[in-house]
Amino acid sequence: MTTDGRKPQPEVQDAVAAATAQAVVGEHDTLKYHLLGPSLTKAGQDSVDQQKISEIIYNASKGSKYFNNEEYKDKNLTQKIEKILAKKRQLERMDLASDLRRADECIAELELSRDLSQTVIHIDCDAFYAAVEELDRPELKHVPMAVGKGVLTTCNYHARKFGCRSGMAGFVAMKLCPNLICLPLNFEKYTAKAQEVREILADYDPRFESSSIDEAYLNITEYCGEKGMNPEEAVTQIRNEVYEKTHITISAGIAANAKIAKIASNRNKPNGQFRVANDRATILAFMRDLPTRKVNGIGRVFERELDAIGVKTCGDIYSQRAYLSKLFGEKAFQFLMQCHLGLGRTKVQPAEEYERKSVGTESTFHDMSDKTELREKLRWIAEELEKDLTRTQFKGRTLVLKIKLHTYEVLTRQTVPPKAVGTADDLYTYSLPMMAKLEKEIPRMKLRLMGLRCTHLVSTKKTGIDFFGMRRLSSADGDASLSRTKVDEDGEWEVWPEEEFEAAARQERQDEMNELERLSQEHQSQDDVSALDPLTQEEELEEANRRHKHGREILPNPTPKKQSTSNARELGPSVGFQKPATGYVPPPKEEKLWMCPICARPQSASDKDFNDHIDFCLSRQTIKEAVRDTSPSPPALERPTSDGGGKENGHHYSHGNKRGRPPSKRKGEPVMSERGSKKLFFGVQGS
Ligand code: TTP
Ligand code: MG
Repeated sequence: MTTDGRKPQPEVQDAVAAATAQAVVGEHDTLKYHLLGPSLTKAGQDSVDQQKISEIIYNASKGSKYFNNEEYKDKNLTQKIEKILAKKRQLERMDLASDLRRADECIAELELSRDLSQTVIHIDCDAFYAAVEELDRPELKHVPMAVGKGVLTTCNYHARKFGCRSGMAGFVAMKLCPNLICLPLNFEKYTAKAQEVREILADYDPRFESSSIDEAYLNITEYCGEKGMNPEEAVTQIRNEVYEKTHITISAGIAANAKIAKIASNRNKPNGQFRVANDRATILAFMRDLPTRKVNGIGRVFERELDAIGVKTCGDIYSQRAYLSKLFGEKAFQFLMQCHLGLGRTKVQPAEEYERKSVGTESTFHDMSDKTELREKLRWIAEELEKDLTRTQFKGRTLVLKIKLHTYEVLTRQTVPPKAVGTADDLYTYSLPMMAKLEKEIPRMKLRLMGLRCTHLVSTKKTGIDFFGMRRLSSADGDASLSRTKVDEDGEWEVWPEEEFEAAARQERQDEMNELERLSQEHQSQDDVSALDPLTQEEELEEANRRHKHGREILPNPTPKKQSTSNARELGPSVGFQKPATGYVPPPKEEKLWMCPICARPQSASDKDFNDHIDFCLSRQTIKEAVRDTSPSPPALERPTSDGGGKENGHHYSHGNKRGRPPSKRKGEPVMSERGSKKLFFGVQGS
């Protein structure tokens, strides 16, 4: 890699990450950079010599199966990058004028969607698990301490100065900091503390969005307007209130959209806040110098691919705009252009309102090859999945079996049963043939992980209130065309590819954590176990299984205590767009419903929704006739035209819309109501 004369990073932290990348990669030793792990960009490591850390990790893991596997993956990535570069060289010889024009048109179109009217904040608790542990043991505040034994889930800021961080094998961390105190995980405590924080957040934005156990997005536009506060003041107040009531510190980012707010919350960590002002020039300047890896959605692999074509910062994206869609695909092009422009969503909504794509469960265990044992394990997983499906109220049209061999190779197989499945019996019955086939394909198959997942979900909710499409569709229907697509208040389409990239980066991190478990377990079986109070292999498996489960749990929003009707963003039905299956979907609450006097169907007890619904009913000629005829039974409804254009539900769709695409014009897309719900004309959902 060569230096390209770009400006030095303004932030020390960014400069460290960028210099590390440059130095380590500059030695052509991509593996060493890779081994730095998923949390290289974590706050609190400004003074850490990452090159030294990479040597220590390299030497500590060399010779292990983990190391060999990482080396293999790194070589694969290097080969992939070589292909990307070859393709780029080929493209450089071609006339890309039309690609350039198209890119510029896309930029102009994206620019039109820029919304600078909102204030979105991202809050993130500092060293969360460690902070909670320190409340019970205050003496640990002053010494390096980490949580998690096999693999660190986090560590306090003292430990970070030594290079310790989440996603690092415990024994490696002990090499960096021999006095490190590693505590076992206690998820109940963290969940309880997270809920205390959430209760406070609900007062500032009742529709805040939890994105993980210790992170949330809030839209504080209304709060600031109502209280006459500027965003900085409001955020200082939130942080103070959280500290006073929960005794833990949080950091916050303030910006025009969720993407920038998330980046900004890491700027002044711990216990700080950072604002990127809502003006275009400031936003573009902020993005220009930002290393790509700082963006949520650009993980280690994508970072390296981009680096290879000379894109180190979001500013560098622009000069490569003509190549991006040909090299990485259309979605990546869109996503990268949004990163370059500093665009992101301003809509924030409770996590439980995101629709699920899949529900799954998996279990890690000691190497297992006995056929009876494997069947017992499969049965057990089917029962666990049944519980999750019951809780989330779904069945799956597709069933996926995942296995991890003792060699750590991961294989998946999927089947489409004749009916949607949800019971343990069905899940077992339809997954067993997949496993039997794998046993035939792989002689002496030995597993260390098994998982089942349902996709193409069908809701099992027994509610008829989706009638007329007035309420949001409560299940993901598995239609890929819905992914990343939402409909805004005006019935206009918005496409935010960031969802997909964020999910992929999250998965990459999760996979890396799993790989590190392997390193830790390998080390565990060696004689020179040096960690204090090491876990037994059983405990380590238990820790891994619980961590996987816990990482996915997001609790529903608490009811705001001091909510005044005017400052609360309306708690109405959500638009439906899909989020990866990370969000906990709570059982439905008992809802108050009002009966529609025209169609006699239950409707949301919200003035706006109810009135909208009545307008809708009245606007139907058939209903008017039915009303005139005083027919006792609900009137028959005509089906609307399937192109979804024209007047629908009393509103005109704008064809000069934000992303230039009228609803339901694309082939194969379902007819959508203006809230993004699939129209269900006779109140029957799913199969
Ligand atoms: P983070 O917010 O990523 O980290 P943190 O709060 O510990 O530190 P920071 O000050 O940088 O925000 O994650 C929140 C908690 O989630 C963390 O305390 C432990 C847990 N966690 C994992 O279990 N695995 C992981 O890989 C990471 C990053 C976090
Ligand atoms: Mg945190």
